[in-house]
Amino acid sequence: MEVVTFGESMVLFSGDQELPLEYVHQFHKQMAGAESNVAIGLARLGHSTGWFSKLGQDAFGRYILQSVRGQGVDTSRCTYTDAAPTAVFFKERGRGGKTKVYYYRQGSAASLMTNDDLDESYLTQAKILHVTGITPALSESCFELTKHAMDVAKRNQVSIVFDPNIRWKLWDRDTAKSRLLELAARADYILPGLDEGEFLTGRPRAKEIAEFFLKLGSKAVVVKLGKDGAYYQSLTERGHVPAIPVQEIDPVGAGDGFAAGFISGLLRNDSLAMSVTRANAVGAIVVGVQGDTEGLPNEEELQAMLSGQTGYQN
Ligand code: KDG
Repeated sequence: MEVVTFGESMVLFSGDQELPLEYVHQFHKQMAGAESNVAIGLARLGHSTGWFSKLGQDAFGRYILQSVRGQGVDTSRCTYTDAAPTAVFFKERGRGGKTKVYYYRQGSAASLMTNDDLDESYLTQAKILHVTGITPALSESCFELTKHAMDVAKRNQVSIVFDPNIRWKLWDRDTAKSRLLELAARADYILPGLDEGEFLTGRPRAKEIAEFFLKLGSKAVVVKLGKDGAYYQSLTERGHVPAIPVQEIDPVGAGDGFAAGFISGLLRNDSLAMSVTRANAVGAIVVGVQGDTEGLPNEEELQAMLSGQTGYQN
């Protein structure tokens, strides 16, 4: 595998109308999870990617495994448990397109992951470990596993990409801040949103946020600026990539698309600027499509977006 990632994926039920959930009668069933979204994004761009998790010994666990595997991601290190169920969550599409999510994931199967879930030899043959700040928020043992995986990667020259991906519903602010900074200190590439960067560093501007993380030891930082594109900085270069204007249908999953595009650039040995440009374009394509993974492009679609062709419909 070129990339290994791990985390919780859930069955996602999206209301079929723009209404509060109590008034919605029908839901579409899909699956989603930040790390498997990235793995699927990378697979679609032609990269070999492994994702592991602990799933409930139930229909939803089987559905998630089949879905991720069906997208060409290696799931050979996933395990099942009958000690807890697979998590689900609901997406509410409020009036005016405002999206809210409701988790039913506390004590879930994935939250039971421990250091034993990491096959070290599987990780150490990879080029990149991708980690998000969601997994460490699931439980103490998941936080330990996240640190452990990063330490194993670091000892074995596997590059680490870290997306803080802060989920305020999963932990309190102080714990989130101290633990995410512990993890950030282990990462080579950090991809915070501007708000996340400000929360973690106490600095409001992208350049200052990047400098904070570079001092902490990372090689490069990419601050996602939403409608203003992305700012990147390493020890030797810095720059800004403007956003690609698209009609926003569903922003959830755009950050995962961004990470997949960025990692694919690293794997192709593209420059930092080009990797961020790819990231930005994948993120733009994803926001134009309903669902977290449905819009993830293949290389041809990505190239069409990058070259400004209108052949890509969203
Ligand atoms: O990044 C998109 C994710 O938010 C979504 O797929 C679900 O993993 C998820 C989470 O924890 O919110």
